[in-house]
Amino acid sequence: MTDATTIQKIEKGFAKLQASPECHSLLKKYLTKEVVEELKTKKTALGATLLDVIQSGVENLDSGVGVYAPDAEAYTLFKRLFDPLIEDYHNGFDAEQKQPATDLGEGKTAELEDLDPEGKYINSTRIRCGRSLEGYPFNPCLSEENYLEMEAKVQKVFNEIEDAELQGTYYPLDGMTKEVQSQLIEDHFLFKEGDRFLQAANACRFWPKGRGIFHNKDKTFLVWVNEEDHLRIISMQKGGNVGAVLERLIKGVKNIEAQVPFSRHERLGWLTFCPTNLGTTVRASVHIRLPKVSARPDFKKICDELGLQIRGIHGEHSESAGGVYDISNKARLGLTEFEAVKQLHSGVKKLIELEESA
Ligand code: ADP
Ligand code: CIR
Repeated sequence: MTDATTIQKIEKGFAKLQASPECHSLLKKYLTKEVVEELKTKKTALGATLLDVIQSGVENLDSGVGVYAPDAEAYTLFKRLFDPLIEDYHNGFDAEQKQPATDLGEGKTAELEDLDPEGKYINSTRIRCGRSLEGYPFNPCLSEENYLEMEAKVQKVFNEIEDAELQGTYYPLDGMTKEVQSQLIEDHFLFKEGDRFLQAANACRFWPKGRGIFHNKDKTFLVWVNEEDHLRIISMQKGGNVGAVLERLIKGVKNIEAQVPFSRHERLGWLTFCPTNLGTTVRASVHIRLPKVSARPDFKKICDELGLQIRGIHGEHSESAGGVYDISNKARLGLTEFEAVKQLHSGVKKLIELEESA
């Protein structure tokens, strides 16, 4: 049973969302009075409450989504909030639907031809997926010992990678100089620090302990450790060769999953801290310059209709710079990994056609 102070905070949070005309988050949309009443006393086995789920969106009224799952059980225990929100975000994936079996696209990457062989539009292509280590909850429920133990576990995995292209070095954040860290962030390789959405969700405790980045020599294969998710596995390179980027990601995922088991949910697929990443966990993106199309007033609408999301040059919650946008697949649940990448591929192909005919 949740204590009275927490219940009060939940009720105050609900009132704050309701009273805020500038808040348009999915949290506000689906946290109704009835949902609050039903869920405010519930607690997961690890002690997480509805407050842990909603506090980021309550503190950050400009959230697009506003919720995180403190542990895997939260997705079930608080499903009256999560289910409609997931359905809204992931293209109508309803409570009866099930994530299909994993299909990363092995043997099919050649179908994804280079989107920009002449290098006219696309600066770079990146595909990432998230993974949670089996047996550990998400950030708000992790202890300092958990972080260090998980880091040691994956570091061992990195050291044992045999594939020559993927081999590299793990750089812990603890002890990294500010210059190196800032340069890695600036160059789009490393996660940023002090994300207020994650901080409010209690996801940055013991920072920088247990956090870090692994990358190969060319920085085309990278793994983020214990930022938003336990692992973010990333493949990226200059240009628009989506197939080559996916091929390397598949190799990387297979190398790592051969050594550590990951948490998968019967209905929701690969488990992640944020419900926007459930299922495939795949965000395939290009950094692209489309001067004519991006100047159109209906640019966002065109992207929406293609199942694409627009982000700024430094990722989520950042602005475009020099006319470069980060365009990626929006939905990650209810389709396979290969389909998610194909959504990006066919959508961007269409955007380039529009640019060329404008
Ligand atoms: P995530 O992709 O993991 O959800 P962000 O949106 O914060 O998180 O992006 C993480 C970093 O990856 C940012 O620095 C962003 O600019 C970079 N990034 C994303 N897509 C590309 C791309 N196609 N090319 C180069 N960097 C990219
Ligand atoms: C928001 O609601 O805007 C933030 N909590 C981020 C939501 C989705 N992004 C993500 O998972 N990286």
